[in-house]
Amino acid sequence: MATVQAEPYEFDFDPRTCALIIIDMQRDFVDPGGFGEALGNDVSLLRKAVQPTQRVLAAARAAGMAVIHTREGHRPDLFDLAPAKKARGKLKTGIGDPGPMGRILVRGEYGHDIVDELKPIEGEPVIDKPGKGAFYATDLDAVLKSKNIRQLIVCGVTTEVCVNTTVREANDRGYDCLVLEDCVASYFPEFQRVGIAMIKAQGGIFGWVAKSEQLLPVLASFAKR
Ligand code: C5J
Repeated sequence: MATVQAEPYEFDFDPRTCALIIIDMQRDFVDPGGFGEALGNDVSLLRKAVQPTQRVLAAARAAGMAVIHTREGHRPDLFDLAPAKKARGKLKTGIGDPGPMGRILVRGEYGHDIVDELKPIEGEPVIDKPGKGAFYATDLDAVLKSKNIRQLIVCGVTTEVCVNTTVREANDRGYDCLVLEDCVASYFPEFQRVGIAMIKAQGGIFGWVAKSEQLLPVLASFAKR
């Protein structure tokens, strides 16, 4: 067992039954020139999470932990895109339309894929999800159960949308979640602050929060074994 100093109290985990999950670190959200930026967002706020996540990813791999990646997006025929999701925002250029990096949030397009710095390697499942939560309409729960995973260390974007939704879904399914606050990010500083605060409030109502620097030495101790 390992212990990370976290909030609201220490997070105990076993790297054999704990997975790192990296949520939606896709070019369309994170990279300059993508969908996120086209919507008027400052993507540098999201990019801040890439380097710390890269360090955690390397450490998790070295510790032999399971690693799972997710991508938000849709089938090229858009049959899994709810009309309400398509209509939301009354965007001139929205999901499925040609965007700066290919069709926006469509599987197989350049912008839909994960940023180069966090590229999955062989053996790391990539969960393609049509919704905000990573459990909705996916086989994530089955993948975690097949690997005997009971706890999740969470990185990714955005804090208040897909990260929070996934953590809440995971919590209801009985998984413990540790969210790394420097490895998750939002386009809105206030949402970052509140998105983190909501997870650890009321004795950890949805989970735990720590910084990557608190986790890295713990993972390193497993890599040496
Ligand atoms: C994610 C979004 N990944 N903000 N999507 O958070 O629409």
